[in-house]
Amino acid sequence: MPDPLVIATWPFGKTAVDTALPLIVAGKPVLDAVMAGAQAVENDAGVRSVGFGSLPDRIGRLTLDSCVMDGKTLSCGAVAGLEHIRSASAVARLVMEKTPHILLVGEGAKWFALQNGMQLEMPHTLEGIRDWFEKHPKNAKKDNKRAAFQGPDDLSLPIAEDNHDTVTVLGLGSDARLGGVCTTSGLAYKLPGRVGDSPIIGAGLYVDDEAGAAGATGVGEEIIRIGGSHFVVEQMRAGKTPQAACEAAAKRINTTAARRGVHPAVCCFLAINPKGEVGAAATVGSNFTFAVGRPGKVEMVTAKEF
Ligand code: SD4
Repeated sequence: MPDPLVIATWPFGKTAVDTALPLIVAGKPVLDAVMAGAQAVENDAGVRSVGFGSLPDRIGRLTLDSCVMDGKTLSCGAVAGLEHIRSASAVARLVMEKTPHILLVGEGAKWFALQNGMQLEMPHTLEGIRDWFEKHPKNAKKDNKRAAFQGPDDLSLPIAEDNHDTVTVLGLGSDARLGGVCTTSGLAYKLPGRVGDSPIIGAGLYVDDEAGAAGATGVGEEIIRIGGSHFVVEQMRAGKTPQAACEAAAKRINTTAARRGVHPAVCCFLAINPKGEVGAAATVGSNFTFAVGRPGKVEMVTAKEF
């Protein structure tokens, strides 16, 4: 029987691991535990890229993306472009449990959340609104601050340390079951309607008890392009360690970028397998740290870059 294990993306992943690990150790179902971990980050208004208080799109709307997956049954659920509902991961789980579908988007996802007793809430914090105004091209010019984007038709993907991040939490129970969840507001200042990898099963997350669990963070377009998390899990199914599987994904991002003649984007992968081994890898410049929790010990690890 493996020891319980939880890993989660970025420095705030520690909050997720600190919350989820004791639950797994106490014998709670692994999916419940990773959900609790992700929701602890969603509820933290100090985290500016996940859940409420995070970074709005170009027209000031704060929309959330999330998915969850159970490694035993391959059951999964997701929401994209969800507005005014606090926990996107909770709605994703309801989609998994209460509908025959996998992904609900926008107004439909909101309607479904309301039908299931959730409340409409104001997602912005004062700090978030102020930040949005300051980074708007018109105001940024006046204040001599860097604009987050150039104008409504600027299609570049502005990515910087302070404007992205997803919490992805992967867990292994001592019953050898795997579960995962991924939740984010997506890339800051995204075009309205843009959806990244985070709510796409196989891109931002994939979990299979027979092979392993993998998640991704970074520029979602590039992660979707290679089917990132599914790619990592299939590498593990074919015999690679989680580390080798994540490295293969980071290298695939690089070769894909080379084929397109562009510089590789920030893309990071992390994975665990049913034996309790951990892996992570990122493209150069990602500066990807993640939290790893085993009974009695939670540590921050920096992923190797390729
Ligand atoms: C997205 N992958 O929306 C997310 C953003 C993210 O680190 O994870 N940034 O593309």
